[in-house]
This record gives sequence, structure tokens and C-alpha cells, in this order.
Amino acid sequence: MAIASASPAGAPAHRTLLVRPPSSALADGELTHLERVPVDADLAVQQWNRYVDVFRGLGWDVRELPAADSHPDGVFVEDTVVIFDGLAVLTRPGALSRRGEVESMRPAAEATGREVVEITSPGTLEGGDILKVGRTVYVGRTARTNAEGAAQLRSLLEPRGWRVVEVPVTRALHLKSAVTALPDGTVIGYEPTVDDVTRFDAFLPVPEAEGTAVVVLDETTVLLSDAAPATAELLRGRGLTVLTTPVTEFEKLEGCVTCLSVRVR
Ligand code: CIR
Repeated sequence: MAIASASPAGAPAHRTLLVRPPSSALADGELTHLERVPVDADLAVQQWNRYVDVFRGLGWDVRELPAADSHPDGVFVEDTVVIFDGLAVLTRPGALSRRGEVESMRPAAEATGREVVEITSPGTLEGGDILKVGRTVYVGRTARTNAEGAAQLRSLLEPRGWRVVEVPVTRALHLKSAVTALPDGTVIGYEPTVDDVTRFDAFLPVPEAEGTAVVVLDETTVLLSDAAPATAELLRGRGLTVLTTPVTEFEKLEGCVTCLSVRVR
């Protein structure tokens, strides 16, 4: 029997993907570093379905949050909750237009069986600023995640055995717009958008801006935007299986493959 991944005991690992369908107002989403360009709403839905199908095809349980048409950026669910072992942290987005997205994430957060906590005022924090590498949590300090939000996260995580490292991010929307991590913990990023590569224990530059974001699917497989073919080749050269999917309509809104879902495993 083919099993996509297995727990240490040999049983199939339980993996849930939290997603929300794109809003019909996606084109009106927040923009920070990019110019606004036309967005094809139908193509966005097609790309979103294809993205979700990648996970379904690998055996993930997909949990769809209710559509939130009044929230143009609601599809970028990663920003509303951050999952740790035993803990689900509901965020408080720095973008006012996005605050209303969080409450509808609460039932899904509770369904993970984890303790649900939240970032509170005056703290702000968005999930795109949180990068986990082993037991280290990098927290991007951005226009969306302030010092108080980072401090609240630190006080939640350090007693639970996580190392929390704050990193400056001024050249990209979120930390994970600039860097993500491979299964072996190597941090990858497109150097022009990374403030300080020396903050990471191991850093590998990638040749394309769209190549910075990977979703780790298992120890040898990652998901990448199909707009980064040279990065795909680079990662294949390191022995990884690289699946690609088109996310152009979300990239136009400064989104990427990571922010379209929350992975619970
Ligand atoms: C925003 O500016 O909030 C959205 N247009 C894009 C959010 C992308 N989220 C992410 O990378 N985690």
C-alpha cells in the first residue's frame, strides 16, 4: 500500500490543510511592494483548485473555511493562525482590512485539538512573518508584525522550548515573502529581498523572486510556484522532488504558495 508519509509508529500521518476559497474581490487586496495589475478572478479560482488538489492527491484532509467575499485577502489564510505542537495562535493582522478574517479561523483552530491563544492589542502579528526551522521560530519584524506582537509570541513559545529569533524585514511584505526553509532546515531566499542572510544558520540563495516560497510536503518533497523554473532545477539538484503549481493571480497580490494554506500535522 502506498502511503504518502507515515508517523514514527508506521501509521499514516494525519495532515490537514486549512484553506479558504478566493474572494471575488481578490483584485482589491492589499499591496505594499507591487503595483496593482488586473487580476483574473476565474483564473484565480482555477489556480486555487489546482493548488488544493496537489494536497488532496497526496492524501491530505482539506478543510475549507467559509468564503469571505468581503475580505479581498481572505484566501491568504496563513496570516490568521500559526500552528505549533500543542498550540494554535490566532493572529492580529497589522493590516486593518484583514483583522476581520481571524475570527472565522477560530473553529478550525479549535478543531486541531490544540490550545488556542491569541495575539492581543497593541500587538500585531501575521502568519506570513513566522518561519519555523526545527525548534527555532524566526519572526519577521515588518509593517504587519510589531515589537509587541513578536514579544507576545516569544512569551508563549520560549516556555514551550522554542528558540525565538526576530529578524528585520524591510524589502518584502512578510518574512516568508523573502525566505522559507527546505526540509533539511536550509533557509532559501531571493537575496535582493532579504535584509540580512547572516541571521540564518544555513542560507541558500535562489535565482528567482517567486522561488523563495516552498511548502514542505514531506522530508524529500516541496511545492513551489511554477514561475520559478530555475529554482526548481536548483532544488532538484539537491535531491528534492519539486512539485510546481501556477499561482500567478495570487503573486499579483504579493501572495505565494505558503500563504494560501495552513498546514496542520
Ligand atoms: C496582503 O498584503 O496582506 C495580501 N495582499 C497578501 C498576503 C500574503 N500573505 C503571505 O505571504 N503570508
